[in-house]
Amino acid sequence: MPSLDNILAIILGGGRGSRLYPLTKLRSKPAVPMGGKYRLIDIPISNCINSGIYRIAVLTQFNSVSLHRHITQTYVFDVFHTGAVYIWAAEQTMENADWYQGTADAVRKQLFQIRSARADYVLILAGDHLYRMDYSEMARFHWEHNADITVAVQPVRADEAHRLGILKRDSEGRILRFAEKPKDPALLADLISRDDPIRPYLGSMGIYMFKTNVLIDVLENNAFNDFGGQVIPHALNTHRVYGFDFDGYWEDIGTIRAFYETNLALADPNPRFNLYDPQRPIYSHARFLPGSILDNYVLEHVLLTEGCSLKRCEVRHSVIGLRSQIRSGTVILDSILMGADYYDSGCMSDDSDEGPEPCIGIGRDCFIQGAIIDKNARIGRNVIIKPFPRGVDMETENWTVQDGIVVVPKGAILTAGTII
Ligand code: ADQ
Ligand code: ADP
Repeated sequence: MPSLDNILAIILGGGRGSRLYPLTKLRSKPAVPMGGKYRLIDIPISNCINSGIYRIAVLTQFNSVSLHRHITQTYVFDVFHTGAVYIWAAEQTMENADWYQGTADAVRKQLFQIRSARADYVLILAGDHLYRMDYSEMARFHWEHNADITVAVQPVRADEAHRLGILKRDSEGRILRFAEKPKDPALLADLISRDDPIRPYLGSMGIYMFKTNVLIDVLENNAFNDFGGQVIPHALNTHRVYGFDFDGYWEDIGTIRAFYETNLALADPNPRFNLYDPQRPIYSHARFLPGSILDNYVLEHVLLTEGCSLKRCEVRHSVIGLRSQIRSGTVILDSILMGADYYDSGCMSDDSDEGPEPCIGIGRDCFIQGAIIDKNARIGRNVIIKPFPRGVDMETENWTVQDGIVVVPKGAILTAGTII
């Protein structure tokens, strides 16, 4: 069997991240905070490290400064280790002046770097999924089947089929058919491949392992821009493409609604995604923050992180991110507070929300429900935020609504008495 050192992992860090706007207004998609203290990129990188794969590149093209800072501050391997996390941001070259045109094009534009890495296998990962997977099992499957390409697959429900690549395999696991996001009812009926009435389809997780020479060959000799839509369906006819079963927890968090629901699910009493696995931790930037101060509060189903201050407040079914400050009389329901990047010395007391400009955090006597409050937001006293019906989108200077969820962008100010 080849060694795991012979694998280069490439994480597709996202294009413009427009489906996660405004969380991606000032940062690239992989840098979006999740779970109160992590960033999206921590999930695939932690999976790689926990799988024994230490050569990792992140493809990105937009607002990559904070991502760069996070990665260089967090993933520091010592000098005796061959591991490293690289950021391959889209760049202009003598041959190319374009942005990445899609997932496969992003990889094509870095073929020079891929060749230089001299790994025989490339593992391509999405940057916006929440899951814990041992990629070494997928690699073993790939080698045992002498596959050219292996796709990780999951059983999926009928209502999910239209947003995924759906496939059929033979009894050996070789993929015979692949339809990207099928919508035609006749085609969908034809693609059913499981007896299970709840999850009758096999869906692609957008995770691919390639022999490096196959990847280079397919991308150099075809004008394909997308893996799911073009590369994989084409390769079925020319290469040995296999489907590797993964039936653990896996959620796509690429839209505001999915991001919101998946984050809130981490505050469930028995969350389906386990952040508490000591063998396979999710890594992130180590910050050495003090504990949180809680004073006279009601908390129910709350994921609370370090460095917070909660005074005489009520918080239910919410994620409270690093350095959050919630002042007296405030009620927070079904919301995600991303916290703050820093402590503002003038804003540390309960009555510090009396000045003309609101203090960082949430002021006194607010009611916030169904919202995502990005980092460093300043929300004054008596602010009321309630959710909109599903499907409503709206943008104002200081807040936006995406699919009914109110999002207060990073550093935004809501003055006292604002009602949304
Ligand atoms: P989608 O999720 O729709 O379907 P896509 O939007 O292409 O696929 O994104 C895949 C990953 O690549 C995401 O992490 C995204 O952020 C990133 N990405 C997109 N464009 C990029 C670019 N230009 N540069 C860098 N990164 C980029 C895919 C497959 C389906 C499969 C689902 C599973 O096409 O077959 O079922 O993933 O979620
Ligand atoms: P994000 O990607 O979430 O938008 P950034 O990485 O751009 O966040 O910013 C977070 C960083 O800003 C943290 O590393 C934090 O240490 C740093 N920071 C420190 N002090 C301040 C400050 N006074 N104002 C803003 N950011 C600060």
